[in-house]
Amino acid sequence: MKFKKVMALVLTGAMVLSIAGCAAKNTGDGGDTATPVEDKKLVVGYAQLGAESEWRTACTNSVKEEAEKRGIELKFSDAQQKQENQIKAIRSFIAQGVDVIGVSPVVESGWETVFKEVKDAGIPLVLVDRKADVSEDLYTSYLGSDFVEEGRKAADELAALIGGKGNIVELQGTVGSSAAVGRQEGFLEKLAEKYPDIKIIKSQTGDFTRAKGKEVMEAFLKSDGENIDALFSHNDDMAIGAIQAIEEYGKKPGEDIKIVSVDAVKGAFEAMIAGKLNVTVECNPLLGPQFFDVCEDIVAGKSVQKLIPSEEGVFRQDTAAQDLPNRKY
Ligand code: GZL
Repeated sequence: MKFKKVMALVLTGAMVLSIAGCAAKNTGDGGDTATPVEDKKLVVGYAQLGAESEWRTACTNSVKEEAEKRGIELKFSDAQQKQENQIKAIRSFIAQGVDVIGVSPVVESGWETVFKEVKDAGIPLVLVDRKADVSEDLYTSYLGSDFVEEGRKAADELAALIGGKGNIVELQGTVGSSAAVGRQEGFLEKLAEKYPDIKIIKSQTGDFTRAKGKEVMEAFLKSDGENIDALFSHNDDMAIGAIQAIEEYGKKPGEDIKIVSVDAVKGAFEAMIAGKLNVTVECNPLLGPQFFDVCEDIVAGKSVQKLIPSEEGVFRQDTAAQDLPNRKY
């Protein structure tokens, strides 16, 4: 009887040890240790909208570099400015069971269904840079700029350049994007409030790209070339395209036609140093650190702010040469 009892104890002990051994991660060095939850690699899916501008490239680089620095597994997709590609990427991240999903919505509308799928999958969602027209319970945080304030700043800068009166043209960003909608809203609000003698004689989208910005500015010049005092461009890339069109038309950008744009990318500082651009309103693309702070806080169960604004300034021709060496994007 005693022998049987001893054997039963030995067998039970062996079973317990083998079960524990199965649960432990094989460290590959003959030792087995269970992986503590806090050491699990964070896996983040990021649905970037495209690569349409210097600003977007800087934003993407910031996210990729920060993930690398923090040892975060980043699943990245570039939607080439197509919403359907972003939606496909988000569904793929759900299927892969990532810890957090980030998205820069190319336009504000059309996200309700897929964001509900994310919520139903129990995956936190962070809006990066661009906003979406959805109820606040569908995302954990928005981090990015106050586009309306950027538009207000641009209006004040442009009015100062033309003495508060004149005819202007406007190059809008991507139709329906929160950046374009907000910048136009702030610009028009300020004009209505303070500058009744500034008239917008033409306004059209250049989709945030240099090529389209040049093409649309060519059309503006063809129809109203002798009647344009200034240009408001929703981003520097379109402004740089417009500068080429103005020169080809035979006028001096930054002198005959004053130009105010948004982003403050290096190309804008180079144009200001050349005297071809007058002002750029900063819009910070270096969102990687903030984005992954939010992701890590969410996964750690910490509370996070719903709206995380960026700090931004205004840069003018007179300080462009000394500013450029300090610019990170
Ligand atoms: C603004 C960002 C805009 C930039 C453009 O936060 O969404 O998109 O102003 C970019 O350069 O294309």
